[in-house]
Amino acid sequence: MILLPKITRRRALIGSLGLTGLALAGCDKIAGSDSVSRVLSAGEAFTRTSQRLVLGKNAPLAREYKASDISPNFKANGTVQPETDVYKQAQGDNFATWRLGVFGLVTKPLSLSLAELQRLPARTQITRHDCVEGWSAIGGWTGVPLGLLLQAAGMQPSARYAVFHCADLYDGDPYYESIDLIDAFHPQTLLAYAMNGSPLSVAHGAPLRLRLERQLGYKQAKYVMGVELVDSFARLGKGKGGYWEDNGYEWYAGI
Ligand SMILES: Nc1nc2c(c(=O)[nH]1)N[C@H]1C(S)=C(S)[C@@H](COP(=O)(O)O)O[C@H]1N2
Ligand SMILES: [Mo]
Repeated sequence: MILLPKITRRRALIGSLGLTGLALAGCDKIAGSDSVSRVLSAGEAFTRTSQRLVLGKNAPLAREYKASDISPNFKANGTVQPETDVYKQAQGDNFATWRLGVFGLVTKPLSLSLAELQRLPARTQITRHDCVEGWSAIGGWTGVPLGLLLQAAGMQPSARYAVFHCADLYDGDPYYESIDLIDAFHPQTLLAYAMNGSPLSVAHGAPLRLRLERQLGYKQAKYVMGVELVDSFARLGKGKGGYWEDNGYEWYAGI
């Protein structure tokens, strides 16, 4: 994995000040805060249509369900056990030394342990996951709103997409995904560490996976090791913005 050395070198970049700022910021406040509005109103930076910008501002929520709706068997799909050395090592110590890197076009790169992520403001949501293969399942997810982390990392004006670098290879290629900043700041976009009230299992993406509730299953990156802000994803993989996109699927996989 090319990325990991880079992340490691940027360790411990979240100072106590940064964390305090994060901890004080409630999710609701973040969703409507000035800096988020500033991000969303950086109009020229976006290639989405104006309709998409309007939708982004109003942030329609994906439907949320009751605990009693949770599927007893939520299928695990795609990779269910990453075989890379870096993942095996992290799994070996139950993710105690694992860290999430937030880097790229940010002003203050972050490096956060699982315990640190778990101390940040969290959101829980029960939603339906729709896989392009034709199955769906309802699950409960708990995690940190991605927008909170991006706000703390400070976005450079040229940032347009958040890229999720995963620890697994699929058919020999690194799994990765990307979303625009409207989706990145959507209140239901989480980096989730728990599913149905328990720590995320390895099959479902431990220790951290993306939940992005208005798009299809393949966008829900599991085994997230790093979030990189970029101005273009042309230089990643085959240039289409994600593993499945590189293999012919849509980049915007709206449900
Ligand atoms: N890193 C990684 N993320 C991934 C995949 C994968 O193979 N590797 N598969 C995707 C697909 S196609 C689906 S449907 C969901 C499955 O998530 P689940 O295993 O929790 O059901 O994860 C998505 N995210
Ligand atoms: Mo899927």
